[in-house]
Amino acid sequence: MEVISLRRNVLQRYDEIARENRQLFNSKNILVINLLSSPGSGKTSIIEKTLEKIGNSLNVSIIVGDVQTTNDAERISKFNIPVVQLITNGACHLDSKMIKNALDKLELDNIEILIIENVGNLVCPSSYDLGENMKVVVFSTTEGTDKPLKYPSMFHRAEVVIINKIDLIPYTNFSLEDAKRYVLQLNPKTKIFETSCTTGEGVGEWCEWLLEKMKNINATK
Ligand SMILES: Nc1nc2c(ncn2[C@@H]2O[C@H](COP(=O)(O)OP(=O)(O)OP(=O)(O)O)[C@@H](O)[C@H]2O)c(=O)[nH]1
Ligand SMILES: [Mg+2]
Repeated sequence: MEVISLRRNVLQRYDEIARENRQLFNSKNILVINLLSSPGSGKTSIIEKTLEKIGNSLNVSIIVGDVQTTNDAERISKFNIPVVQLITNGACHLDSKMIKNALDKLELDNIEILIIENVGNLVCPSSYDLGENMKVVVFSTTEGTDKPLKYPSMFHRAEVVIINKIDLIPYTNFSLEDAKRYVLQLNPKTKIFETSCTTGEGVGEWCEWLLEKMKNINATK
């Protein structure tokens, strides 16, 4: 039976393509964010708020992955920036090959930040390297405080965790203090932001951090 080695070969091929993607992104000086969360935590809302704040000062392009519909790309299209919608037709995650194919639709020489909104899922996307510089996980207050502990692989790999929908905390039993403790327990280096896409609270801090990150990357070139 060759089933196990075949699966390993397929995953190895995805990793090779991810390495090629990363080399290409580095050669073009593009900061690539893999944006991850459960369905509905606020990934597209965070993209919208980020574009409102810094979309005019940086060249941002978006790749958005969904199982079905072009709803998210339509929401982002009002910003008049390049957006590619990937429809996975059932697959629960994006992979490096899908990203490589999507790059044909983008002008890489004109991109400073590429945000890839992954399919809403806290399990599958964590194992697939797309060639990104960093994983940013959005975790909303309506999901329950214990999600980092229940889905550790996703949180362990995140450079940034955005705790979103903080405006809804009074209506839930969510504990901000415990949630942050769980995130840091899995990875003490994780940078945590607390945001509300409804009130705009905390979005400025996230955008400032992102701009600073861009500055540091440019300084080391
Ligand atoms: N109250 C509140 N609602 C929010 C916030 N952020 C997003 N929402 C709402 O939550 C719902 C889902 O937000 P989306 O941005 O579509 O979430 P998503 O993670 O992109 O969803 P999928 O792509 O389907 O996984 C929408 O109705 C948003 O308006 C927030 O900070 N507070
Ligand atoms: Mg979305």
